[in-house]
Amino acid sequence: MELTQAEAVMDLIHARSERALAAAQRQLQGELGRFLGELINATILTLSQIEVYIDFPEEDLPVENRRQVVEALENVLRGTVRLLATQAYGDLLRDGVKTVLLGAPNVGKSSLLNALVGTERALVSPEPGTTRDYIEERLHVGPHLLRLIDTAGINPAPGVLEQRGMAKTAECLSRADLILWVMDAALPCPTLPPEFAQHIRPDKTLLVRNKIDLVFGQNLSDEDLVQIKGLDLDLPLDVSAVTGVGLGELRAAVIDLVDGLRPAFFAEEQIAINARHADALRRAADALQAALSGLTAVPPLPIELISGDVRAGLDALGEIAGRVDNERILDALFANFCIGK
Ligand SMILES: Nc1nc2c(ncn2[C@@H]2O[C@H](COP(=O)(O)OP(=O)(O)OP(=O)(O)O)[C@@H](O)[C@H]2O)c(=O)[nH]1
Ligand SMILES: [Mg+2]
Repeated sequence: MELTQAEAVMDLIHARSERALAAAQRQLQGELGRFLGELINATILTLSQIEVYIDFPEEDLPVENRRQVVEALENVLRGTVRLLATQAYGDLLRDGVKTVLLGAPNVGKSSLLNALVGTERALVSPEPGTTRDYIEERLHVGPHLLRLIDTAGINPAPGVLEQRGMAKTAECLSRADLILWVMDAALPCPTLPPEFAQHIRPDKTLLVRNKIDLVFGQNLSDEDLVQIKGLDLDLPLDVSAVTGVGLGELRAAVIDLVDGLRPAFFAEEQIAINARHADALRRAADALQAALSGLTAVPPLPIELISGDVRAGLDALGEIAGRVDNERILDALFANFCIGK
């Protein structure tokens, strides 16, 4: 068993959602190992093509070979970057989707948390400014695990304690995977101060129009429409935390949005790397990039330096699956070249 498969066993044991389980199963089947194996093989072949010239210092790497080597390294670098792009989704599968309930005081953020979780977890009151510190609760929404965070309401004229609560809200928001921006259906949607608005991105924000039971059938005002369009957001989902209307649609929208956070290159949960993999991949990418810069510099750097960078890249890739043997490099070298002519 490779190291990545052993890690997958750990992930299987700790998986707390359907999607996390699927990802762990695919890694256990060796998906990451296979993809990585292709990158490692391509790098070993390239290294053998370079290193043969170290043994014959009078011969420089011919232009034609240099082009092949550059192309091969670019391919490996591309694969490395694609793997790296799966880290964010991997984190989200392992830790849960960090979901922040955001909005003005009294719009019903805590009521929504309670309605979604199904218990009276957060204090609710008709007084604005009820929630001061943030509250986190884990819950499953379809195949996903959410870490739902209820925050202090955004008050344009906050008291001292509220101000500190709002600073924490801004901090939560900067690390959010998903934002549920809640408005009160009976009131105009207040504009967000810039420190909050800067985090509102359409690909991770759902606008929720709560208390729809109070204004059933009433459309959004033109001013609200203009603001929502300006932020490039979809129209809000009408819900009521009190009657439960619209909560099913809200859950469905959450599932769609989180599924949309999957990395584009890999199908479903094919590959979702962890922090250890990402650390090694970043070092591999840096080393491969250095080798490529050396090869394409005018004049190109000496072949020994380039081979050193490629070896560093190979070692970093090898760390993920286990060690890369020097034997394997020598085998490839002898298999591909007729040394001594
Ligand atoms: N009619 C109606 N009332 C609601 C709904 N959701 C919340 N409320 C009421 O609105 C008031 C405020 O609700 P909270 O959940 O405390 O609001 P909040 O956004 O957490 O408020 P802060 O913590 O002060 O920022 C309470 O009296 C709730 O009962 C809803 O869907 N319909
Ligand atoms: Mg609250």
